[in-house]
Amino acid sequence: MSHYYTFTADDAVAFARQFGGLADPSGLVAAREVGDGNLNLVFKIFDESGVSRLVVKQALPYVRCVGESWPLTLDRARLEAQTLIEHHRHSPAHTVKIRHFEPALAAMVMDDLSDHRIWRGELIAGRHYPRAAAQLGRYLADALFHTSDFFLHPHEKKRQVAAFTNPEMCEITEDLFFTDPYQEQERNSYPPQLEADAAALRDDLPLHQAVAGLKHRFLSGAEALLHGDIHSGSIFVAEGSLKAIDAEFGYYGPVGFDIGTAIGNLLLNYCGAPGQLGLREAAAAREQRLVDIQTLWHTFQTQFLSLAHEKTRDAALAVPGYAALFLASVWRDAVGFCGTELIRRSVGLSHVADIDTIADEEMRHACLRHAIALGRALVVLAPRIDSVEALIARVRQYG
Ligand code: SR1
Ligand code: MG
Repeated sequence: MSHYYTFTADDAVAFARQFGGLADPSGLVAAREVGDGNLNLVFKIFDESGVSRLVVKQALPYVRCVGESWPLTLDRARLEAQTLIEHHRHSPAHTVKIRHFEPALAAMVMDDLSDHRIWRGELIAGRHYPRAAAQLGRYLADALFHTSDFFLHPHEKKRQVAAFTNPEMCEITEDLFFTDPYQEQERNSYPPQLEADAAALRDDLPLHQAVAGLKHRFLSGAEALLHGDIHSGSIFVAEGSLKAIDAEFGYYGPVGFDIGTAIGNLLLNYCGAPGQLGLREAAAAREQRLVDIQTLWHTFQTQFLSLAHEKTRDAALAVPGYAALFLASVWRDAVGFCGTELIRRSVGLSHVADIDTIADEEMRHACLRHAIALGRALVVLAPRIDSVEALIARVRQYG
C-alpha cells in the first residue's frame, strides 16, 4: 500500500476518468465528497451538465467517525470490492456494480445510484417501498446460498473462506456487538438518563451467556460470504429497486447474522416510529415493519429452499429435509443477532438515526428503552422464538 494517498476531489475525478469505463471519460469534470458513514470517503463524480455519473469510494487508514486515534486496515477496501463483486455475480439486480478496484489506493469506482435513496432515510420519513422487503430477502438468499457449502465445492469453499478472512473488521463487530454493551467501555454512548438501563445490561448473567453463544457463532460459523453490515443505511431503494452497498465487513460467517442485522434495523425503525411520525402514521409504519419482517424472512426461506432443492451439490447436504433444518438454526441465530443489534445501537458506539434524530428528549429516551428491552428479550428468548410469527408476537408484547 506504499502508493496510497488520500483523494482530493480532483484525484477522485482523475480516478473515475481512468477506471470508470465510460465511453467519453473526459466529460467527467467535478466531484463532491458525500460520505456520511462511519468509515470512508465517498465522492460523486459529475459530468459537464452537473449529472452524477459514477461514485468513487476510498478507504481511509482510520475510522472516520472517531479519527486518526483509531487506525484501520486499508485492506477492507479489497474485502468490500470482492464481496460486492461476488454478491453481484449471484444477485446482480440487488447489488451495486463495482467497475474497478485499485488495491494500492484502497479505492473503487462503482455505479452511481443517485436515482435511489438510502432506505433508512425513507423508513424514517414514513415512505414505503412495497417491494423492498421481498427484494432484500431475495438478495440475501441468492448471495448467501451460492457462497455456502450447499453450492460450492468444498475445495472452492475453503479457498473462499481464506480469501475473505477479514480479522480487523470482524474485530470491530466482535467488540461493538458482543462485548462493549455488556461492560464499562469508553466507546459506549447513551444519555445519562439511561444509566440504570445500561447498568442492568452489565449485570445480567443469562443475557451474557446468550450473547457469548452468539459471539461464538460469529467467531466460528463460516457458513456463507456475509455482507456483514446489512443495515438499512447500507441499502439503496427506488420504486421497484433495491441495491446493497458498503460490504467492508464481508466475511464467511453465520447466515443468521445478516438476517438478524437486517431485521434488527427494521425493528429499530419500529421502536423509533412514534418519535418520528404522527400518531396514526407511526402506528401504520409499525404494522408495515412487521409485515416487512415477515415478507423478508418468508422470501429468504422460500428462495433458499428452492435453490437448495435445485442446486445442492453435496449428496449428504441434499438429503430431503436437511435444508429446512439448517434454516431453522439460521432463524434461531437471526433472532439472537437481531437482539444484539438493537442493544448495541442503543448503548454502544454507533447509533441509528431512526432513534437518535428524535427531537423530543423524553420520547427519544423512551424509544431507546424500548429497543433495549426488546433486544434483551430477543437475545435471551431466541431458542423459544421458533418462527417469524412468534417473533412478531414477542415484538407486540414489548409495546
Ligand atoms: C467503527 S464502525 C461502527 C459501525 O459502523 C458500521 O456501519 C458498522 O455498523 C459498524 O459497527
Ligand atoms: Mg457501512
